[in-house]
Amino acid sequence: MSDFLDALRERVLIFDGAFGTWVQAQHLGPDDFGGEALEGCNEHVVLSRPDLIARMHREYFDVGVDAVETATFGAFGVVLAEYGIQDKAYEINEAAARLAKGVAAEFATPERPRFVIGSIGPGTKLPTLGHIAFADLRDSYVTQIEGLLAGGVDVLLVETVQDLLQGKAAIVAARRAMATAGREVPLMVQVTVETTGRLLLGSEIGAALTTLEAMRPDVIGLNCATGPAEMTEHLRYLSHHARTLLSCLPNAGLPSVVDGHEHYDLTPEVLADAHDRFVSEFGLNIVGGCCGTTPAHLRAVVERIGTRAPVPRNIEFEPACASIYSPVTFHQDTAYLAIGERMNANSSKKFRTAMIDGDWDTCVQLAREQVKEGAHVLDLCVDYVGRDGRVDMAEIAGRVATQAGLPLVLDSTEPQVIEAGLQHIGGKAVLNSANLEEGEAPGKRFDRVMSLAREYGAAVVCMCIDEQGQARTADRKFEIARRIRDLAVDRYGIEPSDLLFDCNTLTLATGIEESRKDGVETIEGIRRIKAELSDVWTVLGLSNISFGFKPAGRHVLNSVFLHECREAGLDAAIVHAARILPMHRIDDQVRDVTLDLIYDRRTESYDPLTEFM
Ligand code: THG
Repeated sequence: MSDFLDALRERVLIFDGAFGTWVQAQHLGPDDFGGEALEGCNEHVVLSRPDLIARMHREYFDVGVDAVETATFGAFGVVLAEYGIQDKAYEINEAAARLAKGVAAEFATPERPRFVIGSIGPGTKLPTLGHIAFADLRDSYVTQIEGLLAGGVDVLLVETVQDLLQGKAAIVAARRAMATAGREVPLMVQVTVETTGRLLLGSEIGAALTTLEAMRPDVIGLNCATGPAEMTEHLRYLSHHARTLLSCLPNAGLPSVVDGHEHYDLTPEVLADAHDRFVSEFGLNIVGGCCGTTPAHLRAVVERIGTRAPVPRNIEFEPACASIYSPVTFHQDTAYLAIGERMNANSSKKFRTAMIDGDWDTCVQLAREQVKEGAHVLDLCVDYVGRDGRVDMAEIAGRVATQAGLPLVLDSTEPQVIEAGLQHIGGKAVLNSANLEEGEAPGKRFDRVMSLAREYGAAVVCMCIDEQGQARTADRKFEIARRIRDLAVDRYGIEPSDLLFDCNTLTLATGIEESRKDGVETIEGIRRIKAELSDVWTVLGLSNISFGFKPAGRHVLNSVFLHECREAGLDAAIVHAARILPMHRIDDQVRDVTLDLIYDRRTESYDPLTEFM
C-alpha cells in the first residue's frame, strides 16, 4: 500500500504553491538556464541550477506543506523539443524527482512523512485538435514518467488537463510506465476549468469526471486558470459525484497584466478562507496552490487548515459515458438510451458512400441529423470489406466526436479499429463489442476488447455469444452474460455498470422453424439478465429483428418489439430514432398481428408471419 493514501485517509494534505511564479521572481539570467538557447526552459533549471530548485522545495516545506511537486511540468519530449533537448526528458525527470526526494527527506519524520509529487503537464499540443497523435503523446509521457519513477516520486500528478484526450494519453502512459518499472504509485489527475465554466476544449466538469474516473485515478481535482471563487460550483459537482478523493490547487485569483507580466493579487488570507470552506463543505482531501501562489500563501493555508480529518461526503454515482463535452447517463428516466444506428458502413448506404468518397462533411451531417432525431449516443461502424478500418475510423471518429457532440459507440469486429477510434475521442466511449466466440484466452478478441476498455476507460457492449456460437435461448443468453460479467469484473477490473449486454436478436423474416422463437427468447433473456444481474445494463441492435421485411413493416415491427423489450427491462437500443413509432400510433389490428409474430402465436389456420407480410 501507499503511505500517501494512508495519510490521506487520516487527514487533509497540503501541497506546495507555484513553481513558474517562483522561478520568475528569481530574475534568472541565461547562465541559470544553461545557456541562451535554453532561456525560458524552466524544466532545464533542474539540471543547470539544482540548488535553486532545492531552495524552492525547502521554502515550501519550511512553511509546513506535506508535499512538493517536481519541477517537471513541461519536462517531456513534446515540450522539450522546442528547445532541442527532447533527449534529456528522462534525465531531467529523474534528477528532478531525486532532488525533491532529497529535500523531502530533510523534513520527513516518522509521524509526519513528506511527499514528492511527480508533475506532468499538458504540453503545447492538443490531440483532439489533431496537433499530435495520441500514441506519440502517450509515448512522450512514458519516458517522462519512467524518469519520475526512477527518481523516486511518491505520486504521479497529471495536471492542468485542458483536453481530455491529452489527459487520457498521460494516464495510459502512467500505467504503462508503472508496469515497466514494477512500481505502483498513486495517480492524481486535475483538470483546468476556464472562466467559461468549461475546459479549454469545451468539456463540462461532468464530462471530465465521467471520462477520467473511468481511468481509475486515486484523486481527481482542479487546478489553474482561475482563483478559488470561480472553482466553487465545479468542486460542488465533484464533491457530490466523484468516487475518488478530491484535490484543489487554484491560482492566486484571476491574472491581470501589470508591466507586461501576469500579476496575481489574491492574498494569502483569502486563499486560506477558500480552502477552509472547501475542506469543510466539499470534503476536499488535498489543497494547495497554482500560478501566483507563494510560500506566504501556503503558510496561511497550513495555519488555517492545520491537521484535519477529511469530511465524509454523500456521493451519488451516475453510471455514464461521455462526449468530450457532456456526460450521458446510461439510466434514462423517461426513455431508453437511444444509440443512433445510421453511421454504419455495412447497413447504411448513405454513410457507406460518404465514407468511401472521403466525404467527411456528409458523415458529420449524418451524425448531426441523429442528434436532432433524439439519439443520446451514436454508433459508429466503419467495417467494410477491402478497406483499412483503422484509417477510416481515425478520420471519422475525431470529427464526429467534436462536431456532433455526442458520446460514441465504437462498433467493429476488429479490436485495432476500435483502438484507432479510442485514440481520437476525448470523451468516455462504449466499445461494441466483446464476445466469447474465440474463447477467453489472452490475445483473443474478448481479451483484447476488455483490455482496451480497461486501459482507455470505456464501457463495453457484450454479445451473448460463446465458443458454441450465438445463444438462441433465454437460458443460454443468461448463462453467457453471467460468465462474461464475472470475467470482465474479476479478471479485467471492469465495473458492472460499464457493461451493456446484448441478447442479439436475429430477423423474424425467414420463417424457418428454428428462428421463430428468436424474438421471445430475446425478451426473456433481457428479463432474466435484468432480474439476476441487477448491476448491468441491457442493449439491443433493434433493427436486426426486421431485416428482410419491407420498410413500412420494419418500422412497425421494430417499434412494437422495442416496446416489448422495454417492458422486459431493456435499457438501451441501437435504433434509427426518427423511425420509432409510439404504440398508440400503430393500428390495433396491426399491432396484434405484430405481437403474435414476436411471441410466435401460431394456430393451424393462422400464421402471423404470413399475415404480417
Ligand atoms: N448489436 C450490436 N451492435 C450492432 C448490432 C447489434 N451493430 C450493427 C447492427 N447490429 C445495428 N445497426 C444497424 C444499422 C442499420 C440497420 C440495422 C442495424 C438498418 N439499416 C437500414 C437498412 O438496412 O435497411 C437502413 C439502410 C440505409 O439507410 O441505407 O436496418 O445487433 N451490439
